[in-house]
Amino acid sequence: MEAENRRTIAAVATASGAGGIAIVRVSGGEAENILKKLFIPAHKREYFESHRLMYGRAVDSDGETLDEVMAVLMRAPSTYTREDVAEIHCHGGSASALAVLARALALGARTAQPGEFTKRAFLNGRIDLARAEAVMQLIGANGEAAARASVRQLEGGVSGFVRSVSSRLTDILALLEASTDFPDEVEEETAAPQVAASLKDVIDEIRVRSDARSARVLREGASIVLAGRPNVGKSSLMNALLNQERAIVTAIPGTTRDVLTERISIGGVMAELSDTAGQRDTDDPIERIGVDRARRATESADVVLIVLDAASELDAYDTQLVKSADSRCVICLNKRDMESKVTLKALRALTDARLIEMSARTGQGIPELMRELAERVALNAADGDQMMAQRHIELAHSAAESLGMAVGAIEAGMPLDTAAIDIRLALNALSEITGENATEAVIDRVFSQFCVGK
Ligand SMILES: Nc1nc2c(ncn2[C@@H]2O[C@H](COP(=O)(O)OP(=O)(O)OP(=O)(O)O)[C@@H](O)[C@H]2O)c(=O)[nH]1
Ligand SMILES: [Mg+2]
Repeated sequence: MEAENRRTIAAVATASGAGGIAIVRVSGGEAENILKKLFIPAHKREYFESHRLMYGRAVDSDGETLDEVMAVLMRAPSTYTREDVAEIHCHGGSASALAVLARALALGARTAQPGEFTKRAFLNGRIDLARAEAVMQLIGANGEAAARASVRQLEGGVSGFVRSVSSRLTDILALLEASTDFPDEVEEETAAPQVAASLKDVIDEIRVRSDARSARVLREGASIVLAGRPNVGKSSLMNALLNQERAIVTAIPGTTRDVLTERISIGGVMAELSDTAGQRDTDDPIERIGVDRARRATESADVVLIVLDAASELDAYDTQLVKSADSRCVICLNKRDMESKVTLKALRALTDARLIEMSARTGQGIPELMRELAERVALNAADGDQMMAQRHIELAHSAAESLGMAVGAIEAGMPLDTAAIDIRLALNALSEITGENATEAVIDRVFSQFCVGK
């Protein structure tokens, strides 16, 4: 295993398919030798200076040209992996890069595993595990906010947070230990409430950073669902928000049958906007399936837009929908361009949910709705240290839970050193986020999710 971790590795680092360039990356002790055998620079003065891009030819074992390429040799330690790294920039498409890769393998490199370059950066101490995972998240980032959170994590945001919380917990631990070792100097009665209060602060901070819902929104995008009875203007509103005629709109109730989903960027966060079939009792089997699907989509949505038709009286279904509106819901009182049969006062008597008057036809209220959505789905830019990886969130939650046990023990008047055990458990969980305390199995699992060449 040890020897395998040190062998020189090679892979095509760019995505397959047609493109401008394709890059073959080689890392390890043999990288320089391999590059010198497969690449002939056009100008002698550039002769394999470290970190300098050279123009020349990639050649096969007979010296025949495989491709005209740019190549760079980067000597350790200022490299991605902290090993010697060579990169050969070939013409795009896979043929040329694969021929160069085959040549590198013939010259002694072995094929890199998924994520192995980044794994080496981790094993060689250049980045911690949370930062390595940020590389993967950035590659898969879904929208601007997710990319921003990944970059902050890459710059050490999550790691810095874990370090600062851990150091506070270590201080608390020291205080606890002092109270058991030197009971004359540290009074348990005065220390206990102080320790409990500090632990509660730490728990709160961990909970804010590891909020599972905002992490999912960052990773996968928020889901916004339009709901309401038939003919109130859900599809019209969908089109107005997307600024395109996406959904079919007619005056016939029951027009929309299936859930129709489109991606929309709201304040830099990707969201999925779904139009649904109007809710009503129906004998039409197809419409009924649509109504069931609409109900399920509404249940799991992050934001529900309850659409009402201002030009007709509220019916029993509208009333029930409005009454059951929870914190995810925004009431959209549509068709305000027509004479109104619904008063705000009547609605206010039913709910205190956010209410916006609008018209999908004239565009009235649409900017206000967009602002409201941005507030609900977009994370504040200052929240850039939000944890995104499920692994981090689970560990953070387990740390918070252990700390909660510690607080419970202290508040129950148990000796302070019993709390120390729980605090140590929390510290262990936290250090697994940055990888200090991660087992080989955990590390392998993290890197196996990477793409080859990264
Ligand atoms: N005057 C006016 N008419 C509107 C407005 N929004 C929608 N309509 C009209 O209302 C009718 C129904 O609109 P849709 O968008 O199809 O309604 P829906 O809620 O999707 O209906 P279903 O798919 O049947 O559930 C159409 O004739 C629209 O042109 C509005 O703001 N003002
Ligand atoms: Mg519709």
